[in-house]
Amino acid sequence: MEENDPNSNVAYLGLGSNLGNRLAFLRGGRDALLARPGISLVNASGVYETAAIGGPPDNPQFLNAVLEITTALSPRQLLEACLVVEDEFGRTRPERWAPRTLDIDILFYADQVISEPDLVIPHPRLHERAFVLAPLLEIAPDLICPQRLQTVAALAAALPEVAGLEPLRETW
Ligand code: GSY
Repeated sequence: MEENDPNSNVAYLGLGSNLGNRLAFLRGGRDALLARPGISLVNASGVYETAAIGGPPDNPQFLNAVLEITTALSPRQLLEACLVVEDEFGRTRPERWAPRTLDIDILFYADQVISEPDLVIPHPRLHERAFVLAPLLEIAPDLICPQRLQTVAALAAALPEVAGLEPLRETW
């Protein structure tokens, strides 16, 4: 797909893993997404390690990263692609806070605001999650959230934990 293709939209995906070989799952998830038709990589953040939000105190730490993509898929087709890739990497859904091999969330899709039972864009909790805002800040500080009408930099500045997060030195 050409970058100036009128059917191409910019979207941001959040990837996370807190089970097994977490970095391998992030890499595998990224590569599997990019191998699918209609998804091209624009940019990738570094990888951030943070405590799990939610679940029991011994929930393993997460690795998280954000991908900027262009896509010819609709938001729903993109959601389906994310679910297929999660399943490919052995994702199970036993309970809400259970550790997971691979989690892929659509954070933004162009400037669309969607509120359907199984598809909410922008991601409804991204403004309160340092593990999303820190990698987003790295690659898209000027991106404006179409719902809150604030830049990623402004959302990140409002969440003090973001400033304390640094990407791992490891490339992925
Ligand atoms: O919603 C994503 C899954 N998730 C995460 C995550 O990706 N990172 C961190 N640090 N905590 C989390 N809790 C959940 S649920």
